[in-house]
This record gives sequence, C-alpha cells and structure tokens, in this order.
Amino acid sequence: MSVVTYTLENEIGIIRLNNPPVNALSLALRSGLEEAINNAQDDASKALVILCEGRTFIAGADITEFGKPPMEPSLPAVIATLEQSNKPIVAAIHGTALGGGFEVALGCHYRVALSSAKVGLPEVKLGLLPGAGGTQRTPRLAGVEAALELMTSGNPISSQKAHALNLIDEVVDTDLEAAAIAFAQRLITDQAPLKRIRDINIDPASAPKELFDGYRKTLARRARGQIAPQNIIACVEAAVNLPMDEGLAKERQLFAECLTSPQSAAMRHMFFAEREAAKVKGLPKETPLRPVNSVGIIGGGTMGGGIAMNFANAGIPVTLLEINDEALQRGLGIIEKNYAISAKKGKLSDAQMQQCLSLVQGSTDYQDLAEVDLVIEAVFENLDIKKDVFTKLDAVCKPGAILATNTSYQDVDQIAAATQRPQDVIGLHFFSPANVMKLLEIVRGEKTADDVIATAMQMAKTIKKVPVLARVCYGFIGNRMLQPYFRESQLLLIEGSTPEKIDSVMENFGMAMGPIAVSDLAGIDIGYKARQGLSAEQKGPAKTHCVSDALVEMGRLGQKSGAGFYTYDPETRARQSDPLVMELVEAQAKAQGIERREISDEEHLNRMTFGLINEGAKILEEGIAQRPGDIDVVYIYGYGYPVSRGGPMHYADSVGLKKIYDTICQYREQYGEVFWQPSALLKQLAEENKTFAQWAQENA
Ligand code: T1G
Repeated sequence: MSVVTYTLENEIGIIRLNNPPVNALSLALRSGLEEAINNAQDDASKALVILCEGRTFIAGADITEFGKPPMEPSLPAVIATLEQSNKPIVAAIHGTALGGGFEVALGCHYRVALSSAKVGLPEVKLGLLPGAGGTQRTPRLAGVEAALELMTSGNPISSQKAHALNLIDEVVDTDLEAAAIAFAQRLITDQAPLKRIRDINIDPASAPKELFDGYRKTLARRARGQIAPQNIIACVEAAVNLPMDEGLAKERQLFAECLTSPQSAAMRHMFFAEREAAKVKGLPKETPLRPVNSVGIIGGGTMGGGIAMNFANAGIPVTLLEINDEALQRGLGIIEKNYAISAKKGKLSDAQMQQCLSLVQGSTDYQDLAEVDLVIEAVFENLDIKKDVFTKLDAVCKPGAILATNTSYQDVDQIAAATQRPQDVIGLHFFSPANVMKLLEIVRGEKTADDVIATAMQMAKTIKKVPVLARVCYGFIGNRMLQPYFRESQLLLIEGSTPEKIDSVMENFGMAMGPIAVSDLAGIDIGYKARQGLSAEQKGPAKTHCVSDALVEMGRLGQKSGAGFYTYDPETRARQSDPLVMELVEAQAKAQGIERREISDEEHLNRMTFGLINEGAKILEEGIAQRPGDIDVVYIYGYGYPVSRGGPMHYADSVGLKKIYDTICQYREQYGEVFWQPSALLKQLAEENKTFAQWAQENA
C-alpha cells in the first residue's frame, strides 16, 4: 500500500496520503509528499490538493522517530517545498490536523476543512514546540495572542474558530474532497495569487512587550519548570522581530533544545505509556464486550455523585440508589450543584446540563437496578457493608450485569465472594472528584472474567477516563505506593524537618502539592480512624503517626476543620504556618526520644521519592501492575506527579536504579529494614545495570 499517491484530475493534481492509523509524518510519507510536489511542478496541473485517507488529516510528526538520528527530508524541508511551489496548494483537512500536520497545512497556500475537523499545535504536551514553522506562520496568520494561546495550551480548536482566526480559508459540511477541488478550481479561474504565509509581516504594535511578559509569568506558574512553553514565547517574539528565515532558524535552535531535554523524553514516554496502559496483556483483541447502556450507582455521596456524572456526561442513563429519600435528595443535590458550577464556568451549556440531569434518576429500591448493565457501588469504605450490598445486588441484578466496587483499599476478591457470580465482579476505583480526575484504576479479581475486564477498559474510554489495570492488593497501585511516601514525610518531620520544608522540596520537584498539604486536604482523620482498633504492630512505629494522632485529638483534622499541619484562611483556603504545630512536633520527638537534626534537601527528596519507587518495583514484581509505565500513568493522572518527570518509574530510570538501590540499602542500615526493604526486582535490575523501561520491553 503506497503511502503517497498522485492523480491528475483535469487541471487539479490530487495528492493522497495514507499512513494509518493517523497519517503521522513518517519518513516514507515525508519523502513521498516531497516527491509528489516536485513532480507536479512541471505537469499539466494548475493547482494541487492534499488529502488524507482514513480518519484524520496528518496528526503530526511520527513521535516514534524522535530520539533516533534525523532522516532527510526533514519536515521543515518538505514544508519549504510546499510553500515554494509554483502553483497553489490546498490542504483538505478532516479529523485532527495536529502538530506537524497542521504545519504542513500552513505550508500550503490555502486550507479547506470539514466543520467537524479540529486543528492544533499540541507539541507543548510532549515537551516540544512546533518545530516545522508553526511558531513563525501561526502568529502571521492568526495574530500573536491567538498563536501564543494555541501553542502554549496545546489544545486543538474547531475549524470554525480556526476560520475566524484566518487559519482556515473555508469550512464545509459535506464532501471535503469535492469542496477542496472546487476551491482549487476557483483559484485557477480567478488566477488567485500564491498566498505564502512567510510574506506576511506582523505589526509590532500588535505584540507589546507586556503581552510576552504576561505569558512568561503565567506559564512559569502554570507549567512550573517546563522549558517548552518559555521557548514558544521566545519563538513568537522572533516571529515579530526577525525576518522569516531568521525566525525559522531560532525556532529550530529552540526546538532542538526541547527535543534533547529530559522533560520531553518524559512527556513522550507518558504519551505512549497512557496508550499502552489501556491494553491488557494476554487478553485476545477480539474479546467480546458486554453492553453498558445503563448504569446503577449505589451511594449518593461525593464519590457516587461524581461517578454518576461521568456516565450522564457520556449520555448513559444512571439510576442513583440511596438508603432513604433524604439521603437520595442530598445525593441528587450534589449532582445538580456540580453541574451548576460547571455551567457557570462555561464548561457546558444550560441545555447540556439539563440533558445530563435528565439522565440521572433516583431510587431507594434495589429492584430498580434489576435491568441495568453495570452497577457501581460507592458506599462507606467498610468491607462488611460492601459485602452486604453485593449480596443484595447478586439477588436482584440480571445475569451478565457487571457488578463493580469503587473501593480504594478493600479486597475485591472478598467482595466478589459475597456473590454467586465472582466472574462478574470488578473494581472501578475512581479518584475524587470523580467527575474531574481522569485516572480510573480497574481492579481485576482472581475470578473476574476476561470480557468484564475488556468491557471495563473500553467503558473507561467512553467516559473519558485513563484506565490502568491492577490486581488485588492493599491499596492496589496508587494508594499502596502512597504508604512509604507519606510515612517518610512524617518521619522527616519528627526527625528534624518542618511541614513547609517537606512540602517545598516536593513542590520544587514538581508535585502539584507536597505530602503534608495533601494530608490536610484529604483529612488527617482518615488515617487516624483507619488505625483505631489496630494493634501497635499493625499501626506501625508510633513515630510514623504520633504527630498526626496528636493533631486529630486536638480537633485539627486538616482543611475541613480549618487547621491541621497548617491553618487555612476561611475565604481563600490559603495555607499558613502555625508555630503551634512545630511545638507539638518537638514535644512528640522528645517523647519518642528522637534527637532532631538538620536534614538535607537531597535526603528529603530521596527518602520520599525512593520510597515510592521501591514500592512500585514491588508492585511490578508481584504482578499487581502490568508495566512500569502503567504505574507512571497512575501517578501522573491520579496523584499530581509532574508529567515533566514522566512518572516515578521513568524518573527512577533517569536517576539510575543502581543509585536508588544503593541508597535504599544505606537507608536500611540507617533506619532499619522495617521501612527499607529493597525490592528484589530493583536489586536485580540494579545489578544487571538495567532500567525499568528495559524490563518492560523484555516482559511486553
Ligand atoms: N506519532 C506516532 N504515533 C502516533 C501519533 C504520532 N504523532 N499519534 C498517534 N499515534 C498512535 C498512537 O500511539 C496509537 O498507537 C494510535 O496512533 C492511535 O492513537 C514537528 C514535533 C491523533 C488525537 O501530539 O493526539 O508534530 O496504541 O489511541 O484516541 O512540530 O493520537 O494504536 O499502537 O491516541 O483517536 C504532534 C498525538 C507530534 C498528536 C488520535 N502531534 N496524537 O487520538 O487515537 S510532534 C501530536 C494524538 C510534532 C512538529 C512536532 C491522538 C489523536 P497504538 P490514539 P485517538
């Protein structure tokens, strides 16, 4: 199958590209496109049209080629050939013209798009910038501010919006090919000029210094520590101040800086890891899916309400079940309030909100769940209560219904054992707020059927979640790894640190929020309650929780009570230090016989991050997670881990597993093997001088 074909139809040369699945700009496609343009310069055609087969126009450079030696023709060279053509070229856009794909379209002289099409420059999400002229051509057509927004957000825009920005010349609803050919025909008839974007100059008055400085400041906060956004700003400034070819040279220089950065390697890793995570090892591709056309949610609390919204947003009717009408009305009220907030923020229209709300019905009768395809239990995090719910579901739900639990810790196998149909039981662990957080941990029980797993993975995509498959263990993947991470934060605190120091080390690393602040956000009383009734041994050494316990017993539960490790402004909820906390920490240290000491930033960082990584390695070796990249996806989409680090396992590879293993062995000597028992897999890979990525390839 040829990647590029050329046909001459009357006076129009038609260039068709066909490189499934997304017409990425592979070497073959670049070479074929350049050859077709060059050949058409001297034939009978008077105008050219570039069309793509399949579901989309070119979706960008071939990301799999990055990191390999560059191969000619480069994309900038191909685009220069397009732009220098002696006859007009029309790009016919459908699907998503992204990155290098949209840059190809900008190298053409005109662009025609389907109304359903989108265009965008998402390179920043890969730690890159548009490196084939996008930073120079977009501001020349759309203006500096629109170009900055398009490239620094990386979000696609509709063809209508692109048309309003002069990025698209014509938007059509019907036959794109016919419309593009007709457009080209009119160019010939009208003897239209070759509209080369490079010939447009930008009025410097449209790009005041304050505009660029404002973007720099905003992005320094929003994309903390990221190189690409800042480089995009510099490129757009060059588009304003330099001639085209000098601007292109500046772009190429700054693109190269991004491409070779660890940040971009991390973000490209995440692009593929997210897609890999959706694939279940050993599951036949043709595994049949069960229908999910109706859903029952048990429990109308914050989680149940948020979960219900995901399905209503996807147009799937939901029955929300509560134990009595008062609880039910409260649950429905939560959903209405959340939709009203979204509508107020302009995230959906009033009509869309009403449509979603109409899909959510309430009930207090299990019988109303008899015909639903999927039930998700989101009741109190207590195993006995969950078992009772599943026994009732087993008695009521139709054969083949999928019975899911939203538990974040409980044993899915024990819940399944409360039914006669363990093969239909699965864990769907949503993250709060469930209608916002994209991560969905899908927990397969020992007896969960293949088609239930396959259906859950597909359902996740339907409700726009990022699925990661886990087997059963305490806390599955994400929450299990949190244990050592939070434990070390508490130990650092009592051994000599402060909440501010601990959080600043992790926030400077890139975490959205440090562990102490997260404890306050989630509620310090959650851990406290979980420890009640446990033996001293089960609770773990007192020094790991004595400070938290003391705060809870003082009524300082965290943000929810206005004070925890920090105090919180009742209006802004901004956190403030409280000297009382350090008095308490010092008193607890004394009571535990701990001599407080100065602890380096490096030790702070390594104890918290290596604790996380070591647990991740154990999760891998136990087969709880399928791949190290899956663990990275969990932490980036569920726990605010910086995407520019690629996730804990990718970060571990960048640090070097031998260094991590040796440091953990040193911590075992210093702090005891209760806390620091190195993973066998980590030991093995360190000794073999391998990475988690190599392990993933060997175990694909
Ligand atoms: N290169 C290589 N493979 C790609 C790819 C790409 N650009 N885009 C998608 N794939 C693969 C993907 O890995 C998956 O493979 C399959 O296609 C379907 O993708 C010079 C430097 C287009 C919106 O960032 O946003 O151009 O898992 O599952 O949900 O300035 O893919 O089936 O084996 O995502 O329908 C800029 C990235 C590149 C766009 C379709 N472009 N792609 O979404 O399918 S850098 C991008 C997407 C660049 C220039 C710069 C989405 C999509 P597999 P999918 P989808």
